Amino acid sequence: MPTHLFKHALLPDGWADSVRIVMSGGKIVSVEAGAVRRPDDCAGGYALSGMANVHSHAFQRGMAGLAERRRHGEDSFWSWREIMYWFLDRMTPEDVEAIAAQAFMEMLQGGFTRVGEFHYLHHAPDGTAYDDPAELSSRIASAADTVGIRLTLLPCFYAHGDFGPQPALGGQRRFLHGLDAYASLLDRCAGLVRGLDGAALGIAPHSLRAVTPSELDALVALADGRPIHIHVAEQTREVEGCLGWSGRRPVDWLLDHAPVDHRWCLIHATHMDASEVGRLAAAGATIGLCPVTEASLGDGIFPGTAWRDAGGRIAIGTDCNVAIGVAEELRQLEYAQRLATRRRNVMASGLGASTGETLFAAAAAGGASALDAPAPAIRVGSPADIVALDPDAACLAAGGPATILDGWLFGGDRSAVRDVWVGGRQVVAEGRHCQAAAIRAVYVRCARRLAAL
Ligand code: NGQ
Ligand code: ZN
Repeated sequence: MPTHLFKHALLPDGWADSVRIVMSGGKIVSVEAGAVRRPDDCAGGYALSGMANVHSHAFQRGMAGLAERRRHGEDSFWSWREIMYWFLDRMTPEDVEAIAAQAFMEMLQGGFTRVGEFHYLHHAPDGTAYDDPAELSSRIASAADTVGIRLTLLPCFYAHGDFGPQPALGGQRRFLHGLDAYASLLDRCAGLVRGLDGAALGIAPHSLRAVTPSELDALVALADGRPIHIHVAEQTREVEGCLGWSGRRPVDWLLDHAPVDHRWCLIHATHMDASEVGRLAAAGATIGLCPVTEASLGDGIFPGTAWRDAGGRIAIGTDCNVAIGVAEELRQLEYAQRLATRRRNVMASGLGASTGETLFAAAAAGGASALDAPAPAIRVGSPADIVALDPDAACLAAGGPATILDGWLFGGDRSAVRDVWVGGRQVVAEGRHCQAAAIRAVYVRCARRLAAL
């Protein structure tokens, strides 16, 4: 049984020195702090539990860099979405799998060990169902399996183009279902998830724009205790649309009409007033923040200080996957709050608290809960999902263990991640995924083919 002796490890009650961790049968079976080095120990860096990525659209990794040229007097989220629809219109099932494998590999290399794939690409480009209606969901499951990341599959229900409801747009053909077809997709997805170690299933009404109130009721009934993820209040245009349609703001509308509780993960929730913040936090929901995407798409800045003061739960997601990493997301989260408030250490939990440690712990706990995964911790009995930072990384050189997370999140990036284990199996070594060359080669071939179309 291999043993690893980590220079430091973040245990449930704080950083410990010289920690021997033994993994077996997918779990952590022994944790010994203050251990003396033995010849058979593998030397490890600074160990943390793996982070959950609560919100990904894996295929969007393939369009990184394709929407950064100004095409209108004012580009916006909505003009980005047109490019995204153009991009997804040509992808084959093989492309979906190749891009997802690349994105999932980069997630592991960036410190995530589980992904919540909010999967809405279901059909062929002309909108017809594949012979196997779960074809593309099974491509996602297969990419996760190949790469070795844990999956919470969130099959998305999408039926309409906007509040009202408005008819779906042409670019949305690949997403659409009726409730019966969705229920059978969900059954198939349950089967896919059963075949993957530690995988979970949730449901994902796309947004209040894409589902009607009665569809939302039906979806909530299908959830059967599983997590429910929904995009909400990301853009001001969406807030205005919801007000025009219902007289209520999106988060208020959801709280009035759906049984929102700790099972719910609201993606973005960028635009909330003070009363929505208080109500949503009291309901126990998690907000799935996607700070890099929210900056990239020009969404706005969520009311971080109010959410913090209300004791609200957070998680992080990489969403459009334009750049992938735990450090990148948590740093952007804090920096947006600093820019908005003209203060520093805004999200730190209290006097003397480290901003990095506060954010890391909050996002790890909130993310695992939102993805129906065990609480992350380096302790006996927990899944052996461990991320080790490189003790030689320049960003970690100053200070002792108490500054490791601040050094990584604010002074470093994904390159500080050295080794990653999922279920005790090492998937990243020396900063590279163990099958990096093969996964990248398939991805590059696919990206070039798509670019030439
Ligand atoms: C999505 N992405 O479904 O990929 C959305 C854009 C929409 C983000 N919201 C489409 N970041 O919301 O209509
Ligand atoms: Zn999204």
